[in-house]
Amino acid sequence: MENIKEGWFRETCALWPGQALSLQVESVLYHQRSKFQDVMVFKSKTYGNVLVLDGVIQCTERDEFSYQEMIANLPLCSHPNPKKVLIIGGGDGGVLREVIKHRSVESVVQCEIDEDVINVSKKFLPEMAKGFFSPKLTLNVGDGFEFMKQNQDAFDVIITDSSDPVGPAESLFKESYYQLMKTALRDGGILCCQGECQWLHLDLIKEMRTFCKSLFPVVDYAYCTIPTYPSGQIGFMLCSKNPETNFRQPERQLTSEEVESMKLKYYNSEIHRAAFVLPEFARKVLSEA
Ligand code: SPD
Repeated sequence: MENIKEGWFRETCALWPGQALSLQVESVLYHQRSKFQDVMVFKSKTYGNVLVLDGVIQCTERDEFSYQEMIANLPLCSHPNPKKVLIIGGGDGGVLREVIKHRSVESVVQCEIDEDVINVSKKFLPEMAKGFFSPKLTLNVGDGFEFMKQNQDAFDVIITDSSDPVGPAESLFKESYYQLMKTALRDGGILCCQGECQWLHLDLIKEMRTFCKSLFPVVDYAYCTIPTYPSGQIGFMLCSKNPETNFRQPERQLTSEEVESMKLKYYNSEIHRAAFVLPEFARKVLSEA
């Protein structure tokens, strides 16, 4: 295990050159190569169990809720009545866990290409993976591209919870993928995708925002903080087919009772609004897109 030395896991990647995040390791719980990627779970000293794909941290038990709650609730609370949801990726189950908390959601289809990630998550990340037992779920182990080609005009909300744009997820950051999501969405449908980091990938985000704007009448970009992702934050690309959508004002505001009963730890309507307020360096570049 070349990324674990002297009891520390170190995450390096060409997408964030010259910087690395380290977590202290208690023990390695699983390490195998799947059909698609290197899959590892380790027990960390202070962040609980950690899922790592191709050397990159996907989630830790301690801080996963921030990303999973935001990527699910930003689009779901921006839609007036989301009934049918499609999740692409998200093999750890955390996004699914958040989506099924919404009473309006009648059915969820999840397409995850790597069955090993699902099985490993059920075993080592049970709090995240519990959504896999929901009666609302139809699980499709396979390619999201192929699934969407055959399911057009079918979903109110599509969420793409992918890894970074190297390896199996590279194509999920391209215009052709967004075009496919557009056709899989019903009228008024909304999508939300993992949108990388303002500190590291502003050029990519700008390029994505530009092609999104050529496809959808409403496009916006939000972010959340999360200690174990590179530079401590990650963003979300949001697009709507409904020209009336204003992502910055949640269409459905959650009451504090709902926040409590849904057991939300990061998302509330205030942070929804605040998530679109970007630091000046990013606002400036993205406003040119
Ligand atoms: N740099 C890591 C980005 C990972 C985003 N997806 C995480 C999957 C969590 N459900």
